[in-house]
Amino acid sequence: MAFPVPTRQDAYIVDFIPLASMDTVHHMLLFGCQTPVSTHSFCVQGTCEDEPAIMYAWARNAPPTKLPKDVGFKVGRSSGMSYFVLQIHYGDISPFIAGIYLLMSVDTVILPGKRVTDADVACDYTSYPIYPFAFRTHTHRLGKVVSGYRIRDGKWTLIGRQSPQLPQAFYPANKQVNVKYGDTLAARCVFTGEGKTSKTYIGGTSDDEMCNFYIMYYMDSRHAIPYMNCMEMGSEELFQHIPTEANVPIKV
Ligand code: IYT
Ligand code: CU
Ligand code: CU
Repeated sequence: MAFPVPTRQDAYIVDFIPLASMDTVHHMLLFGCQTPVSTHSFCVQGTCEDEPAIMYAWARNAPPTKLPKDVGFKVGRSSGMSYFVLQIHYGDISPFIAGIYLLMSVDTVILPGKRVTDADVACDYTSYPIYPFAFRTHTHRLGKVVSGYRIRDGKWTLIGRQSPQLPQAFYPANKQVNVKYGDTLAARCVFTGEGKTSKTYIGGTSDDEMCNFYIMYYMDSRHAIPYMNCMEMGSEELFQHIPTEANVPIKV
């Protein structure tokens, strides 16, 4: 990016103060030009049309360079240098974007008096990799335990499991479980119809039920998708292989 030397007369550079970190910046070079490739103060490809005069170079968190007292680089019109051009080459920028993947059941019916009803949800994952770091479960009063899994090559790996009767916060997810294209995400909510005298459906009131498993994740910003959800039931065949822990109640 180019900056006009802010003077019609000659001027002198007497100090350099680099404001960068090697976490993101590989190097910075400061040139003087008579004719920059572009006069814009945003990044373009290229530095000077004429011969660039290098004035400063920085890399690897170098401390500021101090010029001796009474010493300066001459810039400005008569020096043949009317623009500063700062070249920044970026190194590892890799920022990540956080997002929420929500698995929810939309069609569960809990029969009155029936001891156990499983609400199962599963979807194929067909996007860029996500890295879950927290999970949250949500049901109303009839929920006993909610578990979420990644299925890869037929193997079920727990992302998180919690009682929805405990505070419904985001809890740390099982470490090192990433989700990538071709995996399946699955969740099971275990309900009981004991003590009920009528059917319970999914709905918004406290007499209704919900089955939610939220996954909080991060993913590479280049193809980040901040919200995704899954409302499919998943096949009976698939859920035959769910680990037995998914039906083990959690003491509250
Ligand atoms: C029918 C159901 O399960 N509702 C859930 C999940 C849900 C949340 C959001 C569905 C949609 C949403 O836009 I946000 I469509 C539900 O309402 N869960 C509550 C919400 O957070 C309020 C919960 O506490 O998890
Ligand atoms: Cu470099
Ligand atoms: Cu709810």
